[in-house]
Amino acid sequence: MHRRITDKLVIATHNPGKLAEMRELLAPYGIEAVSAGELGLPEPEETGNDFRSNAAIKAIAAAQASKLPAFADDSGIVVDALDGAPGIYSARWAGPTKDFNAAMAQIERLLQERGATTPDKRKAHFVSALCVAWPDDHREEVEARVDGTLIWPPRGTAGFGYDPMFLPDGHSRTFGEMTSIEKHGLPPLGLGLSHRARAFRKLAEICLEPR
Ligand code: ITT
Repeated sequence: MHRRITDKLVIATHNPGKLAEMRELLAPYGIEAVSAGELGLPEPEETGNDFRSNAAIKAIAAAQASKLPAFADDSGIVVDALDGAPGIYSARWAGPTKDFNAAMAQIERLLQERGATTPDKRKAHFVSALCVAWPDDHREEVEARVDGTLIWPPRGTAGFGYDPMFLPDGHSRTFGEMTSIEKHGLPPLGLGLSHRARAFRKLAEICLEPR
């Protein structure tokens, strides 16, 4: 049986870009949300082998520490020509200073080394695994992806992480050039385009009721 989210929720992320998106996604549902940062919760070590298990690790740690239901996202960019890298290591490729310009440059260097110079060889997708964990160990889990092509040089200053390099299929502007509504707004405001928006729609279907 799926469980509804009815009360206060912890957003178990320390990434400000993700936090903003997760808050915006939850806003229409009238759920009170506090962040892991606001509660001073520690960041657990992400020891899972896939997005889904890392999302669960983060949600469970925050639910146990706060005694509230906790909502976590584990996400990343999967590059076909790089055998799926950086994947679950997408945050780590930016290093301790979280330098995503350097991480994007590293991807581009590797693509060039492999001769991936035409769009058909530069396919990538973002993945988002979402997990809501309750203090009694109940969990709800969903996952989704958005497909696209990596462009160089990066374009746009909106969003975060690898957004300026990612051109979603069927669009002529990168995530870095899109407004937040265009990237992850849900109908009727947006198309629910991003991986996180797509995963969130699945979660909303089983766990949330519009106000
Ligand atoms: P938390 O674990 O605290 O949530 P994090 O940044 O460490 O924050 P992840 O381990 O899930 O999160 O790493 C995901 C990385 O993938 C993230 O740091 C971004 O660089 C990238 N990423 C995920 N979603 C993205 C998006 O919508 N746009 C651009 N980059 C994204």
